[in-house]
Amino acid sequence: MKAFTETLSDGYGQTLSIDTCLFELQTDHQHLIIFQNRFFGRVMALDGIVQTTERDEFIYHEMMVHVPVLAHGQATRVLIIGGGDGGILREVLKHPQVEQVVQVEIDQAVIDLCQEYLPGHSAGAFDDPRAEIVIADGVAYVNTATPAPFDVIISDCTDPVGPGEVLFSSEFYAGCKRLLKPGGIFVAQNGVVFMQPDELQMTRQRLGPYFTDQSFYTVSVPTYVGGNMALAWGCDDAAKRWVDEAALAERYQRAGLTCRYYTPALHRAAFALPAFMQALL
Ligand code: AG3
Repeated sequence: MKAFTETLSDGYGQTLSIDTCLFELQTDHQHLIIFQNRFFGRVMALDGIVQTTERDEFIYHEMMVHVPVLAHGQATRVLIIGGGDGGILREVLKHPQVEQVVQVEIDQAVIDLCQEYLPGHSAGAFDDPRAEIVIADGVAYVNTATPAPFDVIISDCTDPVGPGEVLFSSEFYAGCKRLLKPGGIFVAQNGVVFMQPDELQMTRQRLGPYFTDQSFYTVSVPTYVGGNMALAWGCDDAAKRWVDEAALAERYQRAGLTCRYYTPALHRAAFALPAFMQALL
């Protein structure tokens, strides 16, 4: 059996059968593979780490997008860093009040190949007139773009190895803060805590200074193995972390969302952290 074995952790990981290899390429930035697996459907991995699969992508994308956008309540301008598969963009554009989304992705090849082999991820989102795609380095963008501030910034990055590493730097966080409107919300993929506890501590130290309210919420994604993934949260308005369930439900309905994972109750609950994670902070 041809198989893909993830290289993220030493001594533990996941192996998926490659039932058909659809595309494999060394891009200018990273190694990319897209293959068919009999359980997860099409799978995309970068530098040996599973990024997304057809079967479980909704869990991650809904929680990365609807938590900050509904907590904000009036987001009209959203910035996405990374996210070349288009899943985040697709979910952001489900919000009718969103007028403009800028997406900054370093690797054009990821966008092109995902549009071709994972069309359900973007579901046409790259052609939406509200979307502007910039092929650039995320750190350079947030530190040099003319400030036209955003309500929500979502960092859908790879892990802090390879090209994604800089998206966990103080320099990146400073740039994001600079591009956020007052009361704007920053969220970022922050690794599977049980497997990558240092990442949580590092982000706490580096991101913490930029926001008066900085924390994490969690989500469990089958192909991000090892338990809950932490999603970093930063905002200068603490009330946004604790919007009540009724208000979230009202916003959810108004936006006309029908999610497969996100619910307002889960949104609130996701901010409750296990004791071992709290101890890391
Ligand atoms: N980006 C985050 C993948 C992180 C995987 N890391 C891990 N298993 N520790 C996913 C891109 C989806 N749009």
